[in-house]
Amino acid sequence: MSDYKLHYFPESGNSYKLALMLTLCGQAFEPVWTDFGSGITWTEGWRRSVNPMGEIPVLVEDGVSLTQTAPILLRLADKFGRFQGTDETERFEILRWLFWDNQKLSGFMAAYRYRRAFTENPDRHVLDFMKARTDDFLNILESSLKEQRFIVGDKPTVADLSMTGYLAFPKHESGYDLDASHPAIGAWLGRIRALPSWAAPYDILPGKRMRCYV
Ligand SMILES: N[C@@H](CCC(=O)N[C@@H](CS)C(=O)NCC(=O)O)C(=O)O
Repeated sequence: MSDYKLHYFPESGNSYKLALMLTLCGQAFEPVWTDFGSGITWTEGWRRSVNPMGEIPVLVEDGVSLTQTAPILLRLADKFGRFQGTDETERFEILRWLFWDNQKLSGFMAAYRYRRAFTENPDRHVLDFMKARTDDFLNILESSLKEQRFIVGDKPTVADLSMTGYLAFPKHESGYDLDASHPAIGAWLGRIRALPSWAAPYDILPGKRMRCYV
């Protein structure tokens, strides 16, 4: 049994990816709330003591700090024997979607939603650019999920958990009503929510929330 501490903030979909994986695997963790809105993760002190990459989340496993959700998800999958691929082909596909999610879907959705919902007077040009990119990525995911129940094989894997990271938050934050605009994604999110022990982001990422402007 490992001891886990998760440095997070409640609005962070990247934090939710790890909190959800741990919860689905029946693992408790100590939540370490971080004042992301104050800019603490940009400070030299925080970077020296918590994460030199300047990012949330950080998972501390038995005293060892781990960062980057994709390799952490793979490590947890391996450790708990859950949400893995069954063969080399599936393992390759999981990696392919994890890279795509980090660079494209979560990468843009996170920055778009954060500026749109949690900053005052966001730059319209920046928002429009990010929304156009996010639209394209959601359409790519929608096309893939029309053909299959989960993104790799017929069972959920860490690739699904990673990609749901930003899509499980309340719809007013991102402005996307996915059930209406992307029905295959909506149905897939329903299948993820039906997993035993599934929990919504703000139920497992507690603490003071940022001001929401939308
Ligand atoms: N690829 C990283 C992304 C982490 C990330 O971008 N986290 C956001 C908060 S959810 C952050 O710390 N952003 C600060 C920045 O981009 O400077 C991961 O999977 O852990």
